[in-house]
Amino acid sequence: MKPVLRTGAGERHRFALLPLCALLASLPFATLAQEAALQPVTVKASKAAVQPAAVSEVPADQIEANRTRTSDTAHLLSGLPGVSLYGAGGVSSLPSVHGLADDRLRIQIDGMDLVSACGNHMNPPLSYIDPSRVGKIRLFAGVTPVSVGGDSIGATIQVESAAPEFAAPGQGKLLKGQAGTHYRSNGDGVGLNLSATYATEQMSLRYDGSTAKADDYKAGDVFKPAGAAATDKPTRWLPGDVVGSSSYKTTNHALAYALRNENHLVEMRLGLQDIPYQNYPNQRMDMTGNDSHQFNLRYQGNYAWGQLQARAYHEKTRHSMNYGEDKQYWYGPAGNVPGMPMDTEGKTTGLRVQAELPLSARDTLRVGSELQNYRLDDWWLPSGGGMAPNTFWNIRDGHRDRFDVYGEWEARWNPQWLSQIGLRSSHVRTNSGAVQGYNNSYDMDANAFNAKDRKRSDSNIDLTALARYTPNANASYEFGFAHKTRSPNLYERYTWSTGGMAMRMINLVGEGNGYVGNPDLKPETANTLSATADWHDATGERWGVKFTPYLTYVNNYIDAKRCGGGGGMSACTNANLTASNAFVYLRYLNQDARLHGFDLSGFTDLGKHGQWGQFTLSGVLSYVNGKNRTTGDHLYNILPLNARVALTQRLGAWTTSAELQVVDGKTRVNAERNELTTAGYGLVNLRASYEWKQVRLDFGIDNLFDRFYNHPQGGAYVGQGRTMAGTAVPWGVRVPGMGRSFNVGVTVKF
Ligand SMILES: [Cu+2]
Repeated sequence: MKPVLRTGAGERHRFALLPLCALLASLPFATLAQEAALQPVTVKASKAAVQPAAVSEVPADQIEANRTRTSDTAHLLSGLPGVSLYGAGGVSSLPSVHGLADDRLRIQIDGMDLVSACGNHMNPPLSYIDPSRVGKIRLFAGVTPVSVGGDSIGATIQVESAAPEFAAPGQGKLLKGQAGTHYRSNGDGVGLNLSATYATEQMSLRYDGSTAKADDYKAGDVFKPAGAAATDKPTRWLPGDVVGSSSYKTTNHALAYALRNENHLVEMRLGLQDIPYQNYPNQRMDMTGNDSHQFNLRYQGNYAWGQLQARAYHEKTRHSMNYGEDKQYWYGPAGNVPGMPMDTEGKTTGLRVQAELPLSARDTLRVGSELQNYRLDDWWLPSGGGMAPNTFWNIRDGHRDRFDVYGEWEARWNPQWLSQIGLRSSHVRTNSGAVQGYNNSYDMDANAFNAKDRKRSDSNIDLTALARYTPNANASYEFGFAHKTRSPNLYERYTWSTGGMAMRMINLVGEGNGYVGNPDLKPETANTLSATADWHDATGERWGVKFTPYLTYVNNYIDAKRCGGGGGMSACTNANLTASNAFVYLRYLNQDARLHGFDLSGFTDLGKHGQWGQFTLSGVLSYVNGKNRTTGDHLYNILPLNARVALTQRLGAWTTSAELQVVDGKTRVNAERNELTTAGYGLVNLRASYEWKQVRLDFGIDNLFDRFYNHPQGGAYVGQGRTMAGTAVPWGVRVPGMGRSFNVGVTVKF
């Protein structure tokens, strides 16, 4: 709950009339000017911004405990109802919520809508923030209000780094920080993180730095023959239980500077990422570099008429791929073609302004506007053999620009009823320049692509309506409808080559197949009905049960269909259309889909038990079913029925917990992609933490019984060998989950 501050005079309406850009440019100065003119502040009303019942937040102590287990921020979400993860590199899993993943979700890091700049989506938004820097994670999973959505058809995930801290009144200066380190036995994962804050009552400066690295992890059992990683790497021996290409190394730095007075806050964040390598067990390529610079400026001000929030950000990513330590590097009949360099450069610039106007005791209006410019170049330098003499331009001068305006009206009719209606209009323009292949064998595709008018302009409308009924202190019921739209990303629309090798390089889901884009793709539109019943004790702290059923119909769902009938170098052969136990080649296209399912979650305080302390039992059960209505096929990468139950004990400075995670076998698979089934499994994880005043110790054992399992969303194993070639890597091997790992972490606060 955030109190709404109001100044006495109410004279500053002129701020709302200034053009948005001029406003942003003048923010720091406006703040200073305001300082002198401020009236005494009184709190007039305390009114919650709408917190839909279907919003869930990861508890702070859980974020803290999980830092010892993972360097992948997406993993911090994994206990939330309805969330699962597509496997990828060690620090870049892709969250899936209610069966919709990746770009179908709106994922914001400190308010920035980052865009993955890679044909394998190796650098998704959550990979840009280290778990040690995460302060808050919120998930809007049901009907996502338009004020937090946009250009997405599923949930919104908001990850924020720690809010700026200021010295308390009279404290003078605040100087604090913390340092932490972790070790994970499986894969020898080690990491360090450090943060330091210097602040006065008006100013706050904070640095965060972290680095983490790990070797290949081990599965619970052998899943492929032991052997050399590749024929050109005879001395790099991979045992049968080692998951090739699962190692990584990453470094992140961030600097945050904030200024405030009673009613205004200006914050500037600078971020720097350097990933020298992150290997991929389910992609044919590895990340050999990801350098990113982020600049993020935010303003928040309370005025007589309401609250104003504005943000400007810029992010630049320079990403490279090639073959890492576990994949064959030398190609060609003479073994003299050195790998396959692939480079991307992505630039994202965004502006966002939102005003919240409490019109009356009953009504609140939120209006806002967003602007985003995205530029992408994706090129593959010639390396020799068939990959020469020219540079292959996969996407050249790609554009994806978006301009949104939205309004949201929220009304509290009486203590029992609340309603919220939102409308968002979004214009998305995409384009791609002329392309070329390595040589003239690519000319047929390239010429056809270049001859086409590639400029696309989508006018998208989002509409959400929800109502909440709170009959008493023990229950609330929320139900709503959302109509949401997402325009295709540049890889879905503009990748162009049907050459087998080029197609195998385009894969956003990690199942080893190859894809080609489709400039005629239309935006996908989801109509979702969702409800949440929330029963709890009057304090909300002793017990609670939440049940969320949902149903989504997606029109023009961007799926893929096998391609056939191609000639020349095309991989779209007629054999491709019928292959049932091989990697296949697909073209993106619009079809219709339906997803339905439910989340059930709950907790209960089991009370104090003498010398054993306090016990809490919590659990989550999730189910989702996804179907392609055009073909009758199942949607790809849907997590089967799954549950988690955890028993937590709190005794003095100790918190311990035992967690059981059960996942049903995956039998509903996507035939179009030759998706692999997986068997059901159960895992036990143990955790303990001990907190002194300034020191925190975390211990844990993940996968206590070293159970072998294939994660249903882990994808296909192409983590070693001759992965550039179509048939040289065996088809049908799944990427197994991690075997047992002993994890320890220490954090010292100063
Ligand atoms: Cu990449």
